[in-house]
Order: sequence, then C-alpha cells, then structure tokens
Amino acid sequence: PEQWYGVTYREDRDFVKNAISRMKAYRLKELVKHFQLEGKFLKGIGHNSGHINDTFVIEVLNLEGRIKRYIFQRINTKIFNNPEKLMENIEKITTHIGKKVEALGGDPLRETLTIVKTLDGKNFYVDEDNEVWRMYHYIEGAKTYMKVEKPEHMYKTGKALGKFQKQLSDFPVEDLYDTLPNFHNTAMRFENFKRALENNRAGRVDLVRDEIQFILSREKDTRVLIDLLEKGKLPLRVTHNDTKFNNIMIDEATDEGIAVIDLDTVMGGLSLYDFGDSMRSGATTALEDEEDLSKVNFSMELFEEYTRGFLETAGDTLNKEELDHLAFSAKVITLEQAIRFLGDYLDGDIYYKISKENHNLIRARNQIKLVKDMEANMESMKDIVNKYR
Ligand code: NDG
Repeated sequence: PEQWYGVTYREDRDFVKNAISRMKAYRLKELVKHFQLEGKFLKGIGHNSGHINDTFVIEVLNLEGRIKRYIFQRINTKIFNNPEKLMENIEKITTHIGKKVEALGGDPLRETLTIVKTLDGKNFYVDEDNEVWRMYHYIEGAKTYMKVEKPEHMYKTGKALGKFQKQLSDFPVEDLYDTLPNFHNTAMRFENFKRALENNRAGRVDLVRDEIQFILSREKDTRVLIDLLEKGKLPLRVTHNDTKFNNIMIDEATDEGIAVIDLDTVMGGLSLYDFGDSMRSGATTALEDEEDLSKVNFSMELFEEYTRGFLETAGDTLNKEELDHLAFSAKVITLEQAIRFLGDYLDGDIYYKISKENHNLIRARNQIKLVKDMEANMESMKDIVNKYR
C-alpha cells in the first residue's frame, strides 16, 4: 500500500521504513495472537531479504520450556491481490508435497512449508488496516544463503529443485489459481517495458540509453519460450516461478537442499523458468545488486554443478525441447529480470522494494552483465547440458 499508518510510502523511505519496523515490532505480539501458536510470545525479529513481502521470525516459549519459531509475513497485497486464492494454492501444494514426504518416511515440517492457521481455522489474518498476515512453521536446522558459498551448494540445490518439480509433476495444474498471470511471459514483459519507455514516468529514460538499447535489441529472444509453449512443444507444468538461490533451504549439517520455500508464485509455468531463474541468481559470483560489475561474472562451474544436480532428479521428466532450451533459459530469464528491474526504474520504483538510490538500475546493470557473459558462453553451456542429459 502507498499509505502506511498515515505516512506516505514514497515521501522518505528510510524514515518510513524505520517507523514501520518500530510500529510493527510493537504490533507483532498483538498480531500473532490470532494464530494457533504453540506457546507464549517472546519476540519477533525482522528478516530483510525479500523484495515483495515483509518477513519476521517469531519466537515463542512452548510448554516444555523450549523455544519454537515461526515465519510470519505481511503479504504484499498490491502485488498478490487475492490472498485467499494464493493461500489456497499454497495449502494444496504443501499438502501434496507433505504426503509424498511422509510416504517416504520424511518429516513434512522440514521438507516443505506448513501453514499455521488462525484461531478460526483460516490461512491468513486481516488486521484493522486491511493488512494481510500469514504464518508458517519455521524449518529448523537449515538456512538460506544470499549467494552460493561452495559449488556443492549448487549441485544440491539443483537436485532439490528437480525433486520439487517431480513431487508436483502429478499435481493437476488446472487446480491452481493463476496468481500472477503471464508472470514469466517474457514477450509481454518486453511489451510492458516499451510502454514504460513511452510513458517515461520518472523522467529517467535519457539516463539509461545504453541499457535500454541492450534490451530492445534482444526482442527476438523474448518470444522463443512463449512461442514453444503456445505451439504445445513445451508442456505447462506446476512450477515455482521464483527459484532464487535463497528460496531453497539448505540443511546446516549435510548441505542438502531440503525444502523449496516462498511458494507465492507456484502456478502453471515452464520447467525452464525455474531452471533459468536458478542460474540467474545462483551461477553468479556476486549478489544481485552488486554495483561493481568487475565482480559480477557468470560462473560456468556453478552452472555445471546445478545442471548436474537438476538433471539427476528431474532429467527423466523433461522432453527434448525442454532439454534443448535449458542453457537458453538461463539467459532469457536473466534478460527478463533485467527488463523488469529497468522497467521498474523507469516507472519510478513502484514494484520492487528498494533501499538505496538507483537500486533498480544497479540491479538491471548487474543482470545485463550476466546476460552478456552467458551470450559469450552459450555454446559451452549447451555442451554442459549435453554432458548430463
Ligand atoms: C522477487 C520477484 C521475482 C524476482 C526477484 C528478483 C515477484 C512476485 O524478486 O520474480 O525474480 O530478485 O515479483 N517476485 O522475488
């Protein structure tokens, strides 16, 4: 929402951000009372990683005197405008995955997200300001990383994503609500970008002519996957659609990727969207908003590790067109992300949360650098895929 407790969001971000966290920290205790917590509230800690929702870790003291944790989130309803359907999707797929985990003797509380319901049995709570909140059990003994720390992480998260896609491969895609229609329709993202250019809402077009040109000259790439989907050559599957490296929880003891989280965008999509987005965010030597482009390189080693893991668990479910386009998908999803970041910069930073000046532009340049690297390495990337398919 533009309006936070009477303060306009865009006036002074830092001031507003701090005010919001103070306000929320104060209110967390009241808010979580509406959920089926197993214990007494101790504290809530802000968790600043996503670009969309606000996340907190809640600690309670349970009856045995032990600390139990929960993930508590304010859903950004400006983007996810039907929280009821969104949460229904999440409930359906986590139940589906949970059953599979249980059948194999695993622990669903560790291997997928589990919704904590409200006292009246609902999947979310709407507060007096119309803010929407939801809660999950915290997955203990595992963590997420903003950046890959060792190549093994890539192999293991690749395996985890492949497994996730496989677990959902028998879930009927038509049973899922299309939370964000055309989310990865890169051609449509390109059209929106052209509109942002024409509108020039923030008056920034002249500042970024080179970046704009880079994107405009790659129009053809933006249509490849969507055309193959429309022709029926690429199958519509249940996919995650936001497989950033930090959306896979890694076991602290074994480094295995144990659970895929942030399930807001799980809906019909292409397997390639998930593979490509993992490469964009994982097979890189820097964070997504690293400003010093000399530090931003696409890593062939990490690409290989992930591809090896992913094909090990999902390889046999993919068709020829999917396998043929794996390497390309890494490039096109990175290009799509550059389009989105630069588009948001041109619109005046209205979609992604930003925490510094030109944040979206910095992110866009970072993604463009990766696209360039991938273009230079495309043949070797295809060779790697061929080695493991
Ligand atoms: C957010 C976006 C994701 C994007 C990522 C970039 C939504 C719902 O930020 O698409 O790739 O870091 O727009 N999620 O997670």
